[in-house]
Amino acid sequence: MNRKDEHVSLAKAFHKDHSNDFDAVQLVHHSFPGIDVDQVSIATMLFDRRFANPFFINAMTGGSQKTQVINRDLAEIAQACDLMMATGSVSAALKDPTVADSFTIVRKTFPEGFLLANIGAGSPVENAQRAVDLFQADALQIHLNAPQELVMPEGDRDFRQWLTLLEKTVAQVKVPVIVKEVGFGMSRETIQQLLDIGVETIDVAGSGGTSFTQIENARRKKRDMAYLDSFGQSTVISLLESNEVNQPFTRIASGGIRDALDIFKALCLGAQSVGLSGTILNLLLTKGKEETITIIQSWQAQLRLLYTMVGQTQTSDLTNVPIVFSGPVKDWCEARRIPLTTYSFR
Ligand code: FMN
Repeated sequence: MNRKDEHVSLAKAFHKDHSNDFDAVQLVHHSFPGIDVDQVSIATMLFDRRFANPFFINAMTGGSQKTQVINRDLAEIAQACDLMMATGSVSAALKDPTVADSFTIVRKTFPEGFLLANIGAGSPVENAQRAVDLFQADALQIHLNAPQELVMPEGDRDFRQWLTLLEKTVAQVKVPVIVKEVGFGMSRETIQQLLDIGVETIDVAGSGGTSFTQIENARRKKRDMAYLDSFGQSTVISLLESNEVNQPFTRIASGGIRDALDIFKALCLGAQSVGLSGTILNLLLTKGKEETITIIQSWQAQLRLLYTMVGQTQTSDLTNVPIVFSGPVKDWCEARRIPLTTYSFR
């Protein structure tokens, strides 16, 4: 089977509604919201531009006939729900133009959409602009996925050039760049390295949802690296790490987002926008396009209720919501000197 098709079927097979670190994030309830739901706007700012919704469809697929159908459906969902959308890595199309349609379909389907192209951190510098040009992408995602490459039988083994390549690429691309993980999360040290080379927008893409070590292990003959199935920092922990960096930058969160409440919690933790991959893919493949659209629209309505519940009328003010952490998240904060009371008494 084509690797991209295999990723989709394994992501679906492993997807389950399990507990993750978002369950260790508790909102402190105050009894007087003091606002009317009509005052609430769930819009957010990204790249100096206003987006009607604070969440989007994150990078997944392309590169085969089957994934072309999925990308078309995802683009239709993005259009119906007014969401930003990323494709999966376009490297396949840069090597083999016969699969380009599986990516360009997103622009054809959603011509006015804010669409993101995606490439890997090890890609040659010139591929970045080629990726953008493929479907006139409005921004470029560059993914970091070292654990995935290492567990992938045919994956990269030499990571010496990644940071240097990234620095050159970021300097050359003419559209905004998002550097993202793929479900392993980020430390404050990684984020600082990215800021030092000129990256301005970072998607921490933590664990808690799709696991690419689990997916790649299933593609190994002996499936002998299952011990890395839950490797990496969760999205909650990655956001907490990101808040310890003393330099402004745009935070995007993704990884393990299951519903409107997880989106809301990620926004309260400082994300300006929240990406969903596995949950939306699974909804599409199990319930179909129309029901997926209905569910996403219900999240949009629920978000307005959640903002009202905590008395906040706009996305950027959600960082005022007091939060208490329990279990392993609290342990991580203590070990990494993240001050818990900053969150519990704000
Ligand atoms: N991330 C990328 O940056 N590039 C990719 O090509 C890519 N392919 C993916 C394919 C599938 C089938 C899935 C489910 C995810 C893929 N991802 C890719 C990772 C997602 O963008 C995201 O970071 C990760 O799945 C964690 O989010 P989730 O828990 O919401 O799925």
